[in-house]
Amino acid sequence: EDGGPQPEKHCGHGRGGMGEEVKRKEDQRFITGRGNYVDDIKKPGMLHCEIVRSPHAHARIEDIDKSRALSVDGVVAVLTAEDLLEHDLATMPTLMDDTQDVLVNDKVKFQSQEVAAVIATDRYTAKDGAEKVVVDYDVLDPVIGAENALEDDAPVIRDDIEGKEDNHCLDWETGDEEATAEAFEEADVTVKEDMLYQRLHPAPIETCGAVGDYDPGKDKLTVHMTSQAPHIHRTLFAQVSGIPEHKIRIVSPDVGGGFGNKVPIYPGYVVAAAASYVLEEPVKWVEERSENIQSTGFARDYDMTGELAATEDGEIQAVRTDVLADHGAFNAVAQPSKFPAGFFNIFTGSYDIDTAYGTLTAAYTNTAPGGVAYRCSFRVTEAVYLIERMVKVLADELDMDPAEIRRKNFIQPEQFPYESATGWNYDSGDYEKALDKALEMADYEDYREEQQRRIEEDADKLLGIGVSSFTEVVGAGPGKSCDIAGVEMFDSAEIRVHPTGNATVRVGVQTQGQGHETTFAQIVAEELGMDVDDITVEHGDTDTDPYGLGTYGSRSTPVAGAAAAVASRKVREKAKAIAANELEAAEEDIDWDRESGEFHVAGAPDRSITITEIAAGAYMNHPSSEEPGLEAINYYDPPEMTYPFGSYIVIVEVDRETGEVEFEKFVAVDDCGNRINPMIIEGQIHGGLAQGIGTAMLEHVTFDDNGNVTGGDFMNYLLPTSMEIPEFETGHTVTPSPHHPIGAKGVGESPTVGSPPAIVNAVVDAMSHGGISHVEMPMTPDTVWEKLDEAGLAM
Ligand code: PCD
Repeated sequence: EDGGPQPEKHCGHGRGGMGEEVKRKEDQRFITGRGNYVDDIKKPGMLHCEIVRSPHAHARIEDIDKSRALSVDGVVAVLTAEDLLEHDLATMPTLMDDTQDVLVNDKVKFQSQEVAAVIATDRYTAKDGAEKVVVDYDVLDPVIGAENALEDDAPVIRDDIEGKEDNHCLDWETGDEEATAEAFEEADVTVKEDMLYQRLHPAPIETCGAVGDYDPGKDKLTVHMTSQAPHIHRTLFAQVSGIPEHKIRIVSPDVGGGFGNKVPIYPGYVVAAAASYVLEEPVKWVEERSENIQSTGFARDYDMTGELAATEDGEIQAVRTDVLADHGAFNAVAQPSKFPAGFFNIFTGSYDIDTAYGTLTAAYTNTAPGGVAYRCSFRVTEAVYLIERMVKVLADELDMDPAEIRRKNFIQPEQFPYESATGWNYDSGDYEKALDKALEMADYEDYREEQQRRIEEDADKLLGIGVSSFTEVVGAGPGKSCDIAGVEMFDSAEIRVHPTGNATVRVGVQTQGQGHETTFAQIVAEELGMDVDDITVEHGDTDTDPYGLGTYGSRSTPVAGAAAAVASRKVREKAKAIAANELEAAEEDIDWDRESGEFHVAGAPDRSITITEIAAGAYMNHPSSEEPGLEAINYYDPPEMTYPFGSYIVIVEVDRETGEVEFEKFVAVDDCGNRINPMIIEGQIHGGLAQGIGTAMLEHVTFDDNGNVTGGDFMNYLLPTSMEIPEFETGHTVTPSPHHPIGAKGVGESPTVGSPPAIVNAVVDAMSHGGISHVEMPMTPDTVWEKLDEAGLAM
């Protein structure tokens, strides 16, 4: 009866089910200061770890002298690669099958790399000790920038890889080269643009940290850590350390933001765990802000060329792209292993384009490793930026309205399920509907007139209108095509209904602020006719939760959300048998009523029973045909990913004198299928748009020629504050996913994916009458002013 997606707000029954704006359960503890983060964990006898980091980007270690550090009162141990080697822990595999040093073994490969660890009785002493570790470096020429890395005479960074004679990391391609080349040869119009998606840092409020806690009595290692994916981290810990997996417990307590930064395994986690194992005391390691920015997984750093081929009247026939990617010192991209360029394949976007071809080359450089999916389903952000920027370039070339040219090329609702030119299967979409809604909300036509008027009047401030009609792909698996370190990407939920009628739900995904304790309870409340307050959601503890692949790539709703719905329906099936027993009717005659949440005898709505009464029955009067108890578990392997989408319209004022950009209007229309909690979605959109603004206007991890990180702290790596964030006007359409049990798609990443091209398109749009076709991010006032100057528009 519940095979297909449910319409939105089909309930509104007031029990906190689907579509209701339930207040976030977790906020009670967060706003009263009762959150429990890794750094809140205190254990008797706990030691503290400080990591000694390299000041050089490329250097051979000649010698490490621990003696002065060890003489500091309170310093318990100083660990180097040599010590870890004894336990076979000197290196660890990355999620992309590369090998990364836990502590530098021989050669430093990026500034801030982990060289030694000082363990002491308190954090200050550990820091004092770290300052006294004397490292003798033989400094080598650093290799900064992917292009430089691929020069013939560039120093080889990865001489630890046998036979490696250059800095080439990997090549990748997709699509049909020949057919695409042909389309370009025959096209009326072609356009081409180079664009850099700059290196970014996903900046969670909480930095990374861990408390390693080995219990020699139980021979069990517990690691409390800032993890977006506790189960897979446990598996990797077991594989690397040789400690059996059932003797390892990973606990990811409250996490203060993840944004993809807490998907990889970092040396600090391993060091804290190893030190605890060796010293048989708990060991805490918590990063400082600059350590987080300088050494943990960065995002993007894709230097892209985009090309479109089209007819004179704006029909796009082919898209081609070539990317030069900087992967840093190790290939530590955090994404499904069969996708070396992530889901970049989706660069055909929301458009029905016949042919496409993409290539990519990645290089090693003397910079921190990364390429994590920062609020992005594995390089979707880069793909969306490419296509949405290129459509604007084409619109300007043809002197067409950027909204009109999109409308002309959209995949049509009846074409779904749609297979793209690069072989991706879009589940559902109605792009024109979302665009029309956004255009109306933005007063698009009026602003176009205003824009023209300002040009004619030679006004001091130009107006720019940017459009982006993006498509995302979120919710990896299916397990057959997507895996992390070999483990298939399914997810899970377990429901236990207790004798007194309330329930505990455990899920394989982990929240970092998204509100899962509320939304997963809502799914179960909806499907079982329970009250949302009667359901507690647990996650982040590998000892008790069912195995799951973690939260990133907006996969919790598409995968674990589906598992929660399916597990609920399993419970409901059993509940029917119990209801039949209680109501003295045949099981086939029992109906469940979504509206009331009750079970009743068909045709006799008065003979009904609630889930609470059924729960009692399951434990106190169970039918002989059934086992006692009322529980179910589901491991959900999605048949396909989900494809959320949206249309964003950004209107900016560009000051011709200063190059400053002000937001005049910011409209975001999102479609994530059926919505669980509209208020939480609204919060997700606001946060993601803020991060999109940071990307477009402010953020960039920069390096100097020596490989010093020059954007490695919050004085130099600029995050947007409330001062830079305008009022957002949000709207939505609902196009359910046809294959998801509750018709939902993910939404958390959409705003960060969709907004940067809308913002850049707006700034370009303000200057396109002066011949400007592109402005690089971050669009700081000086960057914009130079473009104004180039166009003869500066004042
Ligand atoms: N939802 C609803 N409905 C629908 C969908 C969704 O309601 N339809 C909701 C849910 O439930 C949740 C949210 O919303 O709560 C989201 O979801 P999703 O989309 O599914 O997602 P998830 O998985 O959960 O999560 C993840 C994401 C990501 S990915 C990111 S970045 C970010 C976002 O999430 N992060 C974060 N958001 C957020 N928030 C917060 N607060 N914090 C954080 O950290 Mo990556 O890949 O990791 O990079």
